Amino acid sequence: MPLKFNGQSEELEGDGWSPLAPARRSPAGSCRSRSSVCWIGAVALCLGLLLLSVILVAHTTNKVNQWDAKYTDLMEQLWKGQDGQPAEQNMLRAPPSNLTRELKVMQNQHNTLAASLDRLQEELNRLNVNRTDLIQLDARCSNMIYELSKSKKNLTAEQEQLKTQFNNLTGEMEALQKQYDSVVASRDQLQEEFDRLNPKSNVTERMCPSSWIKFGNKCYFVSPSSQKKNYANSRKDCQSRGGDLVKITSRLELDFVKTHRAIAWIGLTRAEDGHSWVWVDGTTLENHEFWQDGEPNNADMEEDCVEISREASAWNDVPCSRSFSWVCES
Ligand SMILES: [Ca+2]
Repeated sequence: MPLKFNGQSEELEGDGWSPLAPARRSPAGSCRSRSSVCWIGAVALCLGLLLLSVILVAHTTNKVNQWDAKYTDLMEQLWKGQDGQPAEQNMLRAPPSNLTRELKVMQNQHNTLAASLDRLQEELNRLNVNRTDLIQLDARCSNMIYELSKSKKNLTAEQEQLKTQFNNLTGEMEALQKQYDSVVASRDQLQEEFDRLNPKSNVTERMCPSSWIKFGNKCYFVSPSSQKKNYANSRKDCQSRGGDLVKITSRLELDFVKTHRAIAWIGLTRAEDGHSWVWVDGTTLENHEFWQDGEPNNADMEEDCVEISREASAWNDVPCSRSFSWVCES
């Protein structure tokens, strides 16, 4: 087979090149023969190097595959465990130093969290106890509120009953007072009629109880100077003695009373209309000449009772709650 190589095949064919016949060659043809040999050798060398590279690459690839397989097995053993046990146990059997440190850190964290959990549990227990106490306290408070509400309702009902009874008693007292005043008026009228019909017995038969003072045809009781009472209690004292607070109808009578007490209650109060004045026997005041100058002034809108003053020799309206001496008549 003729060998062609870059246009030199014709020379090769013409020469019928053989290594055993170098002498037949010309100097120029010998040079071309060595160049061909050089080319062939270079090609062979290249092929050899290529082959060697292929072999080395194949060998290296095989080794890499082996190492990769070993690495894969090692990783699988690491994760799965060589003897079928969890990898964590194998790691705990022979833990690396860094894992040991991490394990200690995690153990410390675990201990810290456990301590915190214990404290939280204790706090939770304490709060549960407090919650139980609060629930019991709330129940007691609710019960107390219920009982107090019941008591309030009962007291309100009793208050209404007492108020009704008070109103009834007040009405009865007013009716009795009117009856009493009517009886006293009848008595006085009868006494006057009797005195008119029996003028001789007028002076001798009008007797006053002890501690009473007779003046004209009336008897007067003057309270002890050491005793002071408000208007209502003063009038009660007079009534308990069979009389009532004095009704002054003349200058003579006014002078008689003021000589015995410097200041004393008389039986005159403000009427319900707020303007007129009424005596204890129910009659309306007609003679207004005995008031002090500027009186009655109803100071602070609370002066509904009348006192007599020796210094002023006249009357003055004052609060009924004031305490003075008092003068009764019968
Ligand atoms: Ca006054």
